[in-house]
Amino acid sequence: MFNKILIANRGEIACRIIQTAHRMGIRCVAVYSEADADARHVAMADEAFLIGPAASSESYLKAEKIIEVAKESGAQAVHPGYGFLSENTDFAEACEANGIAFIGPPSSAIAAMGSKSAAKAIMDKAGVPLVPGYHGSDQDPELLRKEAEKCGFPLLLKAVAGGGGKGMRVVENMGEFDDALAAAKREAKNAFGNPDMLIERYLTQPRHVEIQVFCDQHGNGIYLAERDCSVQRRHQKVLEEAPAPGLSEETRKAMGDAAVRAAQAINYVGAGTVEFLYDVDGSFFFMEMNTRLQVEHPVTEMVTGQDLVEWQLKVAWGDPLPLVQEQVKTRGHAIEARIYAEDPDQDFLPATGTLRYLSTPAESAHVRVDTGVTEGDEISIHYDPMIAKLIVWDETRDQAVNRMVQALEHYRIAGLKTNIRFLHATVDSQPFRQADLTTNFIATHESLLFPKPKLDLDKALVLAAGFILEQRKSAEPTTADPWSPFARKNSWRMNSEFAQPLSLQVGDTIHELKILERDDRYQVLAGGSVYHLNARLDEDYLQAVLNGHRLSVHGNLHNNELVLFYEGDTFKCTVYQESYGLEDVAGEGSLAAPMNGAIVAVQAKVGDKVTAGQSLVIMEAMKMEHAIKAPADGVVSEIFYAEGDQVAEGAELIAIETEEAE
Ligand code: MV4
Repeated sequence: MFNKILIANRGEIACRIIQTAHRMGIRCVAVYSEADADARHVAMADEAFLIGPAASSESYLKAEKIIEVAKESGAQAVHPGYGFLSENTDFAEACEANGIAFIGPPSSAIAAMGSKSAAKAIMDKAGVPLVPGYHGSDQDPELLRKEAEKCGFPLLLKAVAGGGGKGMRVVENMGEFDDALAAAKREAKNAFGNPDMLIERYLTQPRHVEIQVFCDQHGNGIYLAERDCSVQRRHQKVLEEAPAPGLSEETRKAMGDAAVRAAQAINYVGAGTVEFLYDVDGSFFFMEMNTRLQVEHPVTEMVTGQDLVEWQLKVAWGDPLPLVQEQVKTRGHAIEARIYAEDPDQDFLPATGTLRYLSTPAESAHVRVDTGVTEGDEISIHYDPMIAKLIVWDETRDQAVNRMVQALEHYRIAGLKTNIRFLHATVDSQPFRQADLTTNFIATHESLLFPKPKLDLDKALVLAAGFILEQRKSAEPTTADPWSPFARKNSWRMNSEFAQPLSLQVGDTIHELKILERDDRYQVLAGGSVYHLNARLDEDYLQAVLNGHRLSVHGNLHNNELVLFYEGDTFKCTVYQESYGLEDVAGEGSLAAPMNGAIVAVQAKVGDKVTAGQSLVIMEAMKMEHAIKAPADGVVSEIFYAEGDQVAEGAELIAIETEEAE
C-alpha cells in the first residue's frame, strides 16, 4: 500500500480523505492556498504546502505546482477529491508521466465521457438504455427536423458539449422547432464553442437515480447500490439518499448491471457514478457518467458499510476489489443534506462571513458530519459555499427522515446565512416524507419549503429577553453589590419605576419590552401582553417555561446581536439600546458606570449643554453596548474617562450641573 499520498483538494473532501488514509496508516500531504493557511484540512494533514493565492485558478487548479509538491514531498499518489482537477485529463496524464499514481480512472476514461454524443454512442453499443432520440454528428437542419418528428413531443434539445443542465431547451411542437433549434445552437456556440445538438424525448417528471460503480485494474467491476438525487435546485443537489425509494429489486439490478457495462465499456478503474433518468413507469435512461468520487458518496457508505475512499486507495495500489457483487449488501436508509452558506430568502444567493458560532449534532452510528470548517472559520467568496454534509442513517426511510429533522435542529450556525431552515422544511414536508420525488420537487412544493417562523414574534422577543438577562447575570457575578441593578429585588408591579426597559430590533422594527425580574422569574411586557417566564441559561442553552409552556432554545449573543435557535428555525434580533434605570443608581447630577466595562465613546465635552435623556457616554460590557444618558437638563462640568478606558462598576463617568443646582 502507498505510505504517503497528496490530497489535491481542500474543505470537507480533503478532510474526509485524510481521515481514511490515516486510519490505514498512510501519511498525508495537504496543499493550501493563502486563504486556507488555518484550514482544517491543513491541520489534519501530516504536512502541508502553500501553493498560491486564494483564487482557485492560482492554487488548487495549478496542476504543475501540485505535481511539483507531490514530487518534493515524496508522495506516491495524488487523490484529486471532487471538483478542481478531479476530471482533468491533462492532470491525470501528468501524474502518470511523473510516476505518481492518480487516484481515479485512466485519463482515456475521463475523456470518453467528455462529449455527450460520443458518450451516448459508446453507451448505446454497450447496451445501456438511452432516451429515445438522435445523437448523430450530422447536424443538417432538415435531418434534425425529421429526427424530431420521429422522436415525438415534447422533446429536449441538448448541447452535445453541455452539461449540468446548461444548453437545454424544451420544444413542445413542430411549430416551435426551427426557432428553438436556432436559439439553442446560438447559445451552445456561445457557451461551449460547439453548436451541435442532441434530440431526446423530454421526460416531464423524471427522477435522478445514479449508480455507484467500482472497477479494479484486473477487469472486475461491481455496483454499490444507487442514490436518489432528485431534490435539486438549478442542477445543484440539495438532498441525496440511498437506496432510491420505491425502486424494485429488478430495476435496481438492471440499472446496476447497465452501469457496470457502461464503466467497462470505457475500461474504467476506480470509483465512478453512472447517472440515469428514472421514469415513473420504472424505465431508466443513461444521462452521464461522473468519473470521480462524488459529494454524495457517504449515503452509499452508510447503507453498504463500506469506506469508498479505502476502496479507491486499494484499487489505485493495484489490489482487487474488496468484494464481489454478491457480497454487496445494503441495510437501512441513509439521507444526506448539503448545508450551504446561502440565503434562501434571496434566491439562494451565496453568503459569506465568519462562522461565529457553530454547534453540530453529536456523531453516532446514526449521524455523520463531513465538514472542513470549525468555529471561527471564514466562508469566503473564493470557494464553494458548502459548510458541511450532514448524513443520517436508520433502519427505515421514515426513521431516517426523523433523524435528519432532529440532526438539522442540532446544527446551529450564527454569523452567516445558511440553508438549514430550508433543508429542515424540505425534509419535514409531507411530499418528502412520502418520497414524492421528482426533479421538479422544489419548484412544485416551493410554498411548503419557506414556512412561517416557528415561534411567534412576541414569544421570541420574551425568550430573547430571558436569554440576554440570564447571560448578563452569569457573566457578571456582582450581585453582592446592593447598588447593582441585578441585585435589586423588583416589586412585581408591571410598569413600576423598577421595570427594566429592553429594546430589541428585529428587521427594521424596534420592539420595546419592559421586564420585571426576581431571581430567574421574569414578567415581560411585549406587544401589549404580559408574559410569565422562568429561564435558566447553561452556556448557550436556555431552558424556559413561558406561560406554562416548557420549551428550550439555544442562542448566541455576540456584541449586540442575538440569534436564537428553535426547531430548525432561527430568530435574530439586535439589542437596540438599554438602560438599567441609572437614575436610581447614580445620584443627581452624576452618572456612574452600571457595570465593569470599557468606554467606547464619549459623546459630550465639558461645557456642553445637554438635555435629559441625551446619550453622553457609550460603554461596552459583556459584549453589549450601553448608553449612559443625562438624567436631567444641564451642563457637563467634568468628564472622568476617555475612549478606551476600562472602568469599574459604580465609577462616576461624567458630572453634570443641573438647572436646579444652579
Ligand atoms: C433530461 C430531462 C428530461 N428529459 N433529459 C438536467 C441535467 C442534465 N445532465 C440532464 N438533465 C435533464 N435531462 C430528458 N430527455 C430532465 C433533466 C433535468 C434534470 C435531471 C436530473 C436532475 C435534475 C434535473 C433538473 C431539471 C432537468
